Amino acid sequence: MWTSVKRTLQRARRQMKFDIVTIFPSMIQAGLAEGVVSRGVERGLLNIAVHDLRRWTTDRHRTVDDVPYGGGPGMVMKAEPLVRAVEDVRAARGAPDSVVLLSPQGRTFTQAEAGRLAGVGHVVLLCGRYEGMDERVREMVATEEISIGDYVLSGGELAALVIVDAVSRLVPGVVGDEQSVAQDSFARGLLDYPHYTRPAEIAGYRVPDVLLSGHHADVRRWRRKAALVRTLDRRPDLIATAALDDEERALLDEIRRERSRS
Ligand code: 9D3
Repeated sequence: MWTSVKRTLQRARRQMKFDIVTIFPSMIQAGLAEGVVSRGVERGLLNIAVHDLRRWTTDRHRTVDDVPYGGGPGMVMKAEPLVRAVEDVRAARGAPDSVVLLSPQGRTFTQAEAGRLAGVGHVVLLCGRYEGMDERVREMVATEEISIGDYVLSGGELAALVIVDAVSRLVPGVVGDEQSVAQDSFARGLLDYPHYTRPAEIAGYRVPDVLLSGHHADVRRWRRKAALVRTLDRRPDLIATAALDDEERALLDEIRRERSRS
């Protein structure tokens, strides 16, 4: 009751639209069926359509690939089905703000990229398979090209799921706890502090006393310091770009002093 009242009093939340074009639609559906994203769909905050690329083939065998011009190994995804797919999505679902070609040649997806995409209303994701796509897909319909990292996947489907997940979490209301999204370690540019839950001891492995103390200011300070220690040890590159406040800079000095003493 209270939530429905709140929702009526609130301005209508903006829905984010995704269209995913793939030769493995069931792989995408399986990845979207559970968790935060599926709840976002149920609550009308996300509108995700998955499209089987073969729908836009015209031959009896529903061919989506062909041999590469110039020769060489493997197959190349044909351009026309992908171009027709984007045209039809535009007609049926409205003009997208971004048409993303998923490929190892794209710029690397980051939390900042996720934030940027969360700010646009409608994103089309084109998943490739085989050696790659006919270059004219990029030229004719793609507005950007994204990779999710420097490792070899078998196709763009897992990359599409990664992007939908990371972007959806940033759409207001999709993650219940807005505070946890805002404080998310990567959103702040640091690694997370260690977490513990009951029991307080397992085979001699104890939860740090400060977390049992009930002193909230001490807990907060311990966590901030622990996050800095971990980041310094595991991802020193993040320290350089993190937005540290005065307390964090002081804690960082403290850590460095402690380390230079021993
Ligand atoms: C082993 C094939 N490679 C030949 C040198 C090139 C290659 C072609 C196609 C490598 C991977 C793929 C399929 N990958 C994607 O479609 C893909 C991807 C990835 O592999 N890594 C990170 N992000 C992405 S986004 C799409």
